[in-house]
Amino acid sequence: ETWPKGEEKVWKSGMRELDTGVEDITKSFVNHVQTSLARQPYNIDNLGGYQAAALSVRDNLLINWNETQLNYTRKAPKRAYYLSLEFLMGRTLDNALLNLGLKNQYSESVKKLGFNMEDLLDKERDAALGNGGLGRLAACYLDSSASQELPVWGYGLRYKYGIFQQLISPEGNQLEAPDPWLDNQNPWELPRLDVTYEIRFYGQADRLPDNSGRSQWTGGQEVLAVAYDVMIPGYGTKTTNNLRLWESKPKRGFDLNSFNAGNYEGAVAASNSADAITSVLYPNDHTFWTAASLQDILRRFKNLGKPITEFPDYVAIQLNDTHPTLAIPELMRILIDEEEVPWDVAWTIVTNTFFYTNHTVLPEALEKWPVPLVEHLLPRHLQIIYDICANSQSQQNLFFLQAVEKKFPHDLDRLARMSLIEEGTPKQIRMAHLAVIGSRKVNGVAELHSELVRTTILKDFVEFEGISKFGNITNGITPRRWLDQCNPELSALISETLKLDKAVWLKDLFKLEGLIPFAEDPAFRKKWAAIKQRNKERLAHHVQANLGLTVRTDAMFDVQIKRIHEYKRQTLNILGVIHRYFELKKMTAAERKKVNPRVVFFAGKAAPAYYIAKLTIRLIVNVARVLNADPETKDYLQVYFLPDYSVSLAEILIPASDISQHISTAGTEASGTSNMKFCLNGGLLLGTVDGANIEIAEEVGENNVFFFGHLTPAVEDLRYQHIYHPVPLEQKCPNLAAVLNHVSSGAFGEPDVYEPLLSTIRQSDYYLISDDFDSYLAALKMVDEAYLDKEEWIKKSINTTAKMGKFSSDRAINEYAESYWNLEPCRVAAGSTPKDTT
Ligand code: GL4
Repeated sequence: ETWPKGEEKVWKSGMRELDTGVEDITKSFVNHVQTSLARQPYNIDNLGGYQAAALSVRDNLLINWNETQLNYTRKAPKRAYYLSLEFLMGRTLDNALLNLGLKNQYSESVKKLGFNMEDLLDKERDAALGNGGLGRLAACYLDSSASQELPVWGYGLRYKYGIFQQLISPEGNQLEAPDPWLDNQNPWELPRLDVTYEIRFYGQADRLPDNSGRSQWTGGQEVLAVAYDVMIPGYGTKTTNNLRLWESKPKRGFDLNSFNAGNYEGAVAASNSADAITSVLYPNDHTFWTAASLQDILRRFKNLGKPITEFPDYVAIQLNDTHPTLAIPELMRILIDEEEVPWDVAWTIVTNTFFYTNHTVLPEALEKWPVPLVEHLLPRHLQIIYDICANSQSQQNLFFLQAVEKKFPHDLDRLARMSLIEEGTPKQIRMAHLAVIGSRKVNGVAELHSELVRTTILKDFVEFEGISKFGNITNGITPRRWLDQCNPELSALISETLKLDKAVWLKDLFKLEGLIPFAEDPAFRKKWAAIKQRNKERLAHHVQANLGLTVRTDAMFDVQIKRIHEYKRQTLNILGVIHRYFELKKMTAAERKKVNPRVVFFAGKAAPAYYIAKLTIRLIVNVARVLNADPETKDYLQVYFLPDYSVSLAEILIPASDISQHISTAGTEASGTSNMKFCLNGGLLLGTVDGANIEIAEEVGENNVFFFGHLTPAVEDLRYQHIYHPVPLEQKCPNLAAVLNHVSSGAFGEPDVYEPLLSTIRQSDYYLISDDFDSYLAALKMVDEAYLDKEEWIKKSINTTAKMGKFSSDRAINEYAESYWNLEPCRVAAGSTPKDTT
């Protein structure tokens, strides 16, 4: 079919430019009220106001998005694709305005129309398509890719429900309610009902008799993948990248109920992520969107008209943990069965295309899929996985196990350890092993973590493939959201002090070092401290408005916010609080007056099936209830559990913190990223020698952080001792024994309720609470002492922010682009107007 061409200048005369002036913005806003929303002007609430503003901003984004995509099509650069089961985007409007540079114009415009921008921003629901750090990292990387003008697309799943909403019952139990985030229409996505793929499940795979390694996969059922595009604007650039999310639609006769695609709780909460330990697996979703993404990527590559062997010159695919690993056998299937590429050539293409990031060494979080299930759901993929293990069709390469056998003859243990298939009933596929051998590079997310990956879970693979394949890229965070947006006053003070436009230092975060001399300037310190104080008041106001509780703002704000998990040790924190409480109770009123008042904030969700984590929440809530009501102590120690932790809540909590806690058992937290966010906002760090805490301390100096606890190499020995040479707790750590006895005796509600939690500590104590408790208390004491010298504390705060340059996600994404993907920026010329519109 030939498309109508028309006259170029007529087309051009109809094309919209960005609305950058207040008048144009107002016009566009009112037009959307009138037409898109079909509402009466003068008569619209804040929600409608938010929607009109969002639709108007979306128009602007689309203009840039179109230009960016057209530019990519024209220039045909190598592209990278970030495949992730989670994208924890949070809110979009404020970020889009910042990145477009239109914040002031929009504020002025909506003000003239009778609205307050803050109220409109507050109407947006979080897009919470993820659990925690891993999903938020993906969102930061998209922001940085666009800001660095890198041709990167994200691919994921369009869940109908975000992560559950957390409610807290009167007894202190976590209850889960669905998060129907799409109930109001979502202005940030663009349905692409014409971009669809058919994804096959079940059926049978028959090998062709020609010994080519090819198969024919027939029968079963097909489900339809429909694309929804989300615009990702870069900061201070026209580049607006794409996040493509897939929705599943039944084809006739397909039983979507039994398939459960797009069921977030099924797919993510029940997946083997470090945040959500459970062993129930639903690989359908994983397959569904990875297959759709790959077909989409391949189609785009084919438009270039290049030979298939050049695929890795034009495409890099990053696997965000093992969840999208099925992309490896899927690309093999397409190449071998559909493109008729010989096995060895296909394998060379695959292993030059994929990159795998590992995000945890916790054994329970390493994905394994039962062979019978994969055999039923994806018979052809299972064949390919077996062929990767040991393939008789290959002409050139020895396939995986044969090659291992050749390098390490007669080492059967090693073969069993390394195999893609774990023996047992049922047999299981080790997804991490598949991801490793199918990728060009493998990385961990902080120096210590990457070293642990190399020396523990992937040691055999390092010995087999050589160390150079196994690297590190320390995580990062976007300073746009995590400083400028969440802490606008601090951002303004930084710009004023550095005499730099924020557009400069937000893209070159090392510029913050220029703050160091100002730490010695009392007038600057005063301004710095005043901003922290106002952020504390903003948080207190939020707690008052939402929970009806009065938080005192003259206290030190001590914050621990993250998923609730035994390894993250919220229990250590709350037991420390209880210890502090009983110390206060022992004091005279006069002694108490000398104590540094402290408010301890907790927030975080527990996986719905994680009983011990839920008990931890219950303990925190009940400790809070007792302490906040105790007239003797409540002026010196308050505790709050803020329900329903989210990206938006983090944006209020983080700028308000004086100190934050990152206290995982050494060697368990791969990186952590909120540690970076707190420090960037001038909050000091109390933590263990773990994950990215270590690199933060390297940057800011050990005198500016509070470290405690055993180091990683000691952990295994200590666990061994717990089992084989147990020492009674009363003897080993009397402080902790006393605290546990208080809990057992009913100081915080019914005595029996907490026994299962307490016994994890009294018995095997896998996460070493008893080993680290005294050193934790000592660190808390050091924090108290340091806080007494306010001026010194503010200096530490300034110096901490000043040294956070390394932790910008711009740095991290550039490392991926340069060292792994071999990707270069692809600029859209400012003000350029595309010539053709096809
Ligand atoms: C995690 C790690 O637990 C966390 O330390 C890390 O910062 C994050 C991003 O790399 O990845 N791994 C999993 S699984 N969930 C996470 O949040």
